[in-house]
Amino acid sequence: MSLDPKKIREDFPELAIKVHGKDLVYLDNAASTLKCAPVIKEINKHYSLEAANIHRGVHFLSEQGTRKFEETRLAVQKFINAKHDHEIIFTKGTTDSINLVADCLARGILQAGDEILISTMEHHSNIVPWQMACERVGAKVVEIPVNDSGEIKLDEYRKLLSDKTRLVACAHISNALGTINPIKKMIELAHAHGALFLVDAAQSAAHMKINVEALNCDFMAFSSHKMFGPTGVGVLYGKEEILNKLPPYQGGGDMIDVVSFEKTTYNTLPHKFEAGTPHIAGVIAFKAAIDYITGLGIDNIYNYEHELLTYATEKISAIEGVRIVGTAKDKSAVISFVMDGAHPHDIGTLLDRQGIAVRTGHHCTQPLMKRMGVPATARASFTIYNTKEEVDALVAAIIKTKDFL
Ligand code: C6P
Repeated sequence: MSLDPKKIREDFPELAIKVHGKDLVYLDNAASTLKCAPVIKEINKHYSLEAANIHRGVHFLSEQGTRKFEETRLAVQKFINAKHDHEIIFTKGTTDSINLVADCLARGILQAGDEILISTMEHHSNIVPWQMACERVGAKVVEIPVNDSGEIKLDEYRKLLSDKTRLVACAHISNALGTINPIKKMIELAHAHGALFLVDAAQSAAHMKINVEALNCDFMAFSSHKMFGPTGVGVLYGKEEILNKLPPYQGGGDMIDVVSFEKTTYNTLPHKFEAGTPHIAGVIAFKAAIDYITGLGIDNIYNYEHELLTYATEKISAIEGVRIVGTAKDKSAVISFVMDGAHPHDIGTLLDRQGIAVRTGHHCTQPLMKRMGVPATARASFTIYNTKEEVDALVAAIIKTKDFL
């Protein structure tokens, strides 16, 4: 079955707005997707009729909220094929999930002399937390290099792995280039050296099938807001036995068993890592986003977006003076490009005047930009509601921008 983008577009009310008097062409989906109607409806319903705290009260609203919150956990468990629901920890987002792991590992597990391997193409949120953790204990961050197309150099990766490697952290899909990394193979290699593996799935969770059992990763992080869901909600998946070995992240309500001034004991998974009142409405509405994706079929989503990628790559590559940065064999629907004699910020501004939203800049991947030899790029990132007509509009607007600049 293929997707029907016309029908899908009806589920995204924001697509009806005008920007500078033009139809909105939203191509900044890697930064954050627009929100689908069932998510908006659920948020509205929660705050209108169902708001109450969870995991605390015995009254109707609290119990109803707790049940719905936990239903999202079960939905996420199924969505990524985790063994247990308590392996799903709700966080604020990918950044928060990675910081949780880095911070907890640095309190007793990561030792001086250990190495954390991360690739050149990581988002800053999969670089800086590891630098901070390593700094605390005297461990070292080691870079896995990428080639000119923006692909991980697997041979170099093999050579960098050693008995000092404590953890490898890698994006499933690069936000800046769209490269799909061979993470299954990378996980196998890391495990052969006794290292843990964290997958940053921020850019893959809404675009391709995720199966943590099959991947055998130790941790996975992703954000609801890149999956048509609310901001401020993310997931950390961790294998039960590993999460049980980590100390708690933050202290507060819900994460404790018994508190006394002599000794405090901690709650079991997943509550041990969920201190304080969470984003209840957001988590509940996130289930509507997961149901939406599942309803469309993740393989249909992948195939449709791949079709758009092929079409857009062909059209954009044909524009004289425009160069695509990131030409991996295996790519998702993200196209970063530069234009002779034009700064990406100017491209972004001029495209915006034509109603087209793209992201420009370093995309929170400064080391990668340096490696690719560019200070910044303009990036168009596509999803289920984008169409070939919108690709045509982008191409026409790039040509107009080029002529203007
Ligand atoms: N990338 C982009 O425009 P948060 O902000 O916590 O939801 O996600 C952080 C993050 C981590 N890893 C990858 C691969 C990402 O792409 C992102 C977010 C956005 O590319 C915003 S910088």
